[in-house]
Amino acid sequence: MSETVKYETQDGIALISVNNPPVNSLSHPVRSGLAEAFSAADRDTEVEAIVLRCEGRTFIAGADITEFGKPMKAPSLPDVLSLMDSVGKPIVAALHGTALGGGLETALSCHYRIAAPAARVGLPEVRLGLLPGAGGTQRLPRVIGVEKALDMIVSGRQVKAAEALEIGLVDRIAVTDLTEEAIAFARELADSGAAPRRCSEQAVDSGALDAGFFDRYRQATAKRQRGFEAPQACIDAVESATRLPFTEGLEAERELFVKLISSPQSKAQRHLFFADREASNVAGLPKETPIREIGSVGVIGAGTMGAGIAINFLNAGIPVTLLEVQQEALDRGLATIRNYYQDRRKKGRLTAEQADACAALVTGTLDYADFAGVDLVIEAVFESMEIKHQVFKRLDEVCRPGAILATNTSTLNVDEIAAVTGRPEDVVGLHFFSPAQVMRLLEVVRGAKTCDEVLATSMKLAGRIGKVGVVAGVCDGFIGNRMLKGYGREAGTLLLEGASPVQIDKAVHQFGMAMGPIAMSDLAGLDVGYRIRQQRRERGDNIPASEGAVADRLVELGRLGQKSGKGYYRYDAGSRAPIPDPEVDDVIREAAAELGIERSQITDDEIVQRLIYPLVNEAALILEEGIAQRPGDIDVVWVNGYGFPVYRGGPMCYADEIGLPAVLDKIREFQSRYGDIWKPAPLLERLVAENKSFADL
Ligand code: T1G
Repeated sequence: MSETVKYETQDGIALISVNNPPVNSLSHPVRSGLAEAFSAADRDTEVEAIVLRCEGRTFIAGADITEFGKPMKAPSLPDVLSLMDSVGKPIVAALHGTALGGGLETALSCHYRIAAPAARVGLPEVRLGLLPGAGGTQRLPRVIGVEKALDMIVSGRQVKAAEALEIGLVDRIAVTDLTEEAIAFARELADSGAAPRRCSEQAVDSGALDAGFFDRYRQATAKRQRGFEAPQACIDAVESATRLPFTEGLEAERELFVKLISSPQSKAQRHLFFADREASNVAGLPKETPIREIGSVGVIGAGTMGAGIAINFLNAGIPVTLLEVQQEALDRGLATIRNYYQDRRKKGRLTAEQADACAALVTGTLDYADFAGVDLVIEAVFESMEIKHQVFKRLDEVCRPGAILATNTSTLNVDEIAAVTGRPEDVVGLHFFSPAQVMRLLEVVRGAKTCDEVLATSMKLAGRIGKVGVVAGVCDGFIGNRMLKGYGREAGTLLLEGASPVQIDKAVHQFGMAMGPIAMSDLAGLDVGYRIRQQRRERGDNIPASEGAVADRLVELGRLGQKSGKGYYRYDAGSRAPIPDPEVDDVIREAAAELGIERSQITDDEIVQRLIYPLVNEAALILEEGIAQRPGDIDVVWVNGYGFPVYRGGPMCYADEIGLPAVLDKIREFQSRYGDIWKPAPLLERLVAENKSFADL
């Protein structure tokens, strides 16, 4: 056996234990150890039944994703599982932690399954752009039926032990000791002469499915998981299970799996899996940096952002004191929070007790003195440096030593905010994205004086409230919004040059963004950008005449976006559905004429390049300046904060997939047309010159 798979026998029961920390993934040593152990148990005439279990915090959590893209070393997982299928003695799988992917497929190649009460099982391969490639699409429908199998495989969701028992995926739930009860279960089977109950020999129950079932399922899935290839392949594989004998079904599954694993989508989704985890590693931060205890939080500002921020902490069981300057605003904020929990209870997302418990954790105050004992304060007040200074001076006076003072600013300089306090080392930016209780991204903005403890505590806290924390340096717009500038600029220029709002939004939606830039402006409100451009003009910034040329006209016509029932689009009362409006086309044409811009047809490809490549170019500058730690962090920002399509892995992953030479060529072409706003970033030029990609950084 390999050192990761232990084999022992006691009283006629073979006990096979996997020990491959941290999650017992099916690396090559584990696969070969399992093959040896099951062969030995099958040959050993003393052995009457077999138990498969795992050491550590979880049963096998899947194939070893780090081995993907490298030559597969025999035995492959399907080989191991078919060997298990041929074993002539009952095999019991003892499941704890998260039996996922290849782990659940291994458990399905056992004949019986017992689970710890807190165990969860699932086939999350679809989230890696894959499908269960070791028989899961063929065995699972045979155990729990086609529809339940499709739900698990296409959603990739985890199923709790109780539900797994209910649907027949596990036979028993352990009461005290999982291993002991698994051995007792095996002993019972041996004593009763029970034969191996092979999933592969069970029939697929698809009688109730009418002829159109799978096509309807495909259509519904294509809507729910727009643009993803893997969910469709999952459906194809499960459909094969209803049409083909087991062995041929395995072949059909294998064919689909091989196609997916080399696909750009799967590479992108696997990239994000690791980038998501890598983001929490802050370069240069000693592992043993102390973490400050955050037992209570103060939030200043009870508007949409403030209430949303508060909800994140309440959901994590952390008491929140919400501070406003007027009672009416405070009451509104508290009502927003309480209604949120009532709404989640009504939707069955929370039990009544959970909803009440969360809502009870928030209190309101008009008095800064009530922040004297909190461990962390987050301000979400109006984006004005003067107001932020007033707030942070008060916080510096009232908060206890060691309290973390955070700003949710999205545009202002965190160092300038920290400078008005006597404790700049305790000041950090915690930039939430709206709606704050939904968006997973949290930019953790490290000020020049932010100390390691505050940074480490902020990153840990991000995970605790269900966010993905990404460290950003101080600059205008940090990572995401800084990149967004070029994106918004190009959207405005494309309008003037001849692309309609609908064409731009459709091209970008087709690319995979959740929403196009024009519709997004209507959602955010055109007056936001209008006010910023006005402020910049007042302070003498040199803003090109084309920037905001259309948006400013629309604002002056009272078209502020969804909030005023019309912006770039028209909106029927109570609807958010954008309706093209010929009046806006006239405004665009007038603005173009005044600027002497000749309008013409623009291809969808160019629209996508003009919008996405500025992201890549600005990101290269951000990396060079050390504002972001690594390309993967920037991908995590854009996928979790701006709706960049998961199956393209983020702007950096996408640029690598296109090929940096092609991206640079295009940027140079646009530079020749539009000047130095398209000046290629030196890092991009260097990578191309060295024949490297962002992934090499
Ligand atoms: N392979 C390799 N490393 C893995 C891994 C895996 N499958 N899963 C986790 N890790 C690493 C992870 O990178 C991190 O490393 C550490 O373990 C702890 O993970 C044939 C083809 C199991 C729920 O998709 O969902 O089977 O950063 O921080 O929050 O059909 O990990 O410490 O160096 O996430 O407690 C299918 C993926 C694979 C499960 C635990 N399985 N993993 O969450 O810890 S494809 C999955 C998870 C497959 C078959 C197909 C989670 C977790 P480091 P963590 P966690």
